Amino acid sequence: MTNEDSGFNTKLIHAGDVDDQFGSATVPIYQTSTFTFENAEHGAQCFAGERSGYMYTRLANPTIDALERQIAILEHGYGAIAVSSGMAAASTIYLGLLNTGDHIISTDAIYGASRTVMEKQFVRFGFQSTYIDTTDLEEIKKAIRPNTKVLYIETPANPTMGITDLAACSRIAKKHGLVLVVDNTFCSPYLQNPLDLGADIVFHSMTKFINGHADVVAGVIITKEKAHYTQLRTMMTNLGCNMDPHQAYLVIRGLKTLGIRIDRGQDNAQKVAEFLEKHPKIEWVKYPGLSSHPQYELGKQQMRGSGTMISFGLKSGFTGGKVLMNNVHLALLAVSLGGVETLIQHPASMTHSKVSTEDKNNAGITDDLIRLSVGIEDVQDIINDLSQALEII
Ligand code: LCS
Repeated sequence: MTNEDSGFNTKLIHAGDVDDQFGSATVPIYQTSTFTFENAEHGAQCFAGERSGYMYTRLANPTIDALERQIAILEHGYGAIAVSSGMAAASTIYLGLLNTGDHIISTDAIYGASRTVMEKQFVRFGFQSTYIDTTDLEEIKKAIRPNTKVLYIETPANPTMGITDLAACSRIAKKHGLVLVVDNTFCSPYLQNPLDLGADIVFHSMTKFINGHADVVAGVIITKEKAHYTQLRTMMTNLGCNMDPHQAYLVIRGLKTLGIRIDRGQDNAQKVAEFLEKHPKIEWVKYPGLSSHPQYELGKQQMRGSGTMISFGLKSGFTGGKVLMNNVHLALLAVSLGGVETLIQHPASMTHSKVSTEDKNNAGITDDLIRLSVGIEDVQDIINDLSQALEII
């Protein structure tokens, strides 16, 4: 059992514990789609909300509940809603908060699909959107319209690593009656708690740090208030983008080591970023732990560590980047991030390929940008791998 004063790592191990009849030490997988009722009256009372009890796994399930309880505690929220993917979380939030004719302001350099689902699909429902550099607070103020309802921030942003001031965004959101939504995927609750800085809703692709082992796709939404929780849970259960109990079990297992994985990964990332910054073939490096990062001080203030994500560009541009990606042996050439293994990829042609070239350039997702998710291998091996590949250029 944990209480509010328990440390973060203690909560990672015990916060979601369930009491089952056998005294299980870990959360069991309740791999069932449905639950039986004692009699017809019991079933009717459960559906009427007069008695608590499980009815159907799309609505709630003990394994998924255990994960949700734990994540809500870690993010300091009222409640958490586990979903099938990070994109299911983003879509549930968009559809749950916006009506036809409403306007959303968002960070321009966000995960590609979080933007294209709005601009290419939800635009059909009459949602209006503006994508701007939210590291510049004046840009946010300028973008507000009478019909703006949501301010959506990704910080650090994927893949530019720009850091947006969440406390300042919260003040702007409150003044204009906007709901502040934060994609906290790049930090995880170990490094940043946006609800404490004034956000209303936080979400994660749990595919990344929270699960951490590149074997599950999953998402979660956490709200500060009951009203948003009820609104979004209803949207999620009706859309049907619920999590599966086995998926929840794997995430619970991965989550236990979040703290030690990030501690180790960000120690490695700091050393890799310093190596890259000094390398003669590298033009620029963006990493929150380098004093050259444009929002270095803000990062120190609002994050409890610098994370494991690095973006950088080569002097020889994408031509050199391609040679680098084709010649690494340890780092895996793959999208996704936040796992125990080091991954390298090219956002302009991979994760952000569906964003138009003009929008990519405006958002700083330039053709030379290479993204690295630093894993927990021995750091010298990661550096040696990059070093030998850079020699070939
Ligand atoms: N938010 C962020 C910041 C992400 O990086 C991603 C996925 C999502 C949301 C969507 O989550 P999913 O549905 O994939 O669980 N980011 C990816 C990336 O950078 N490479 O591959 C996927």
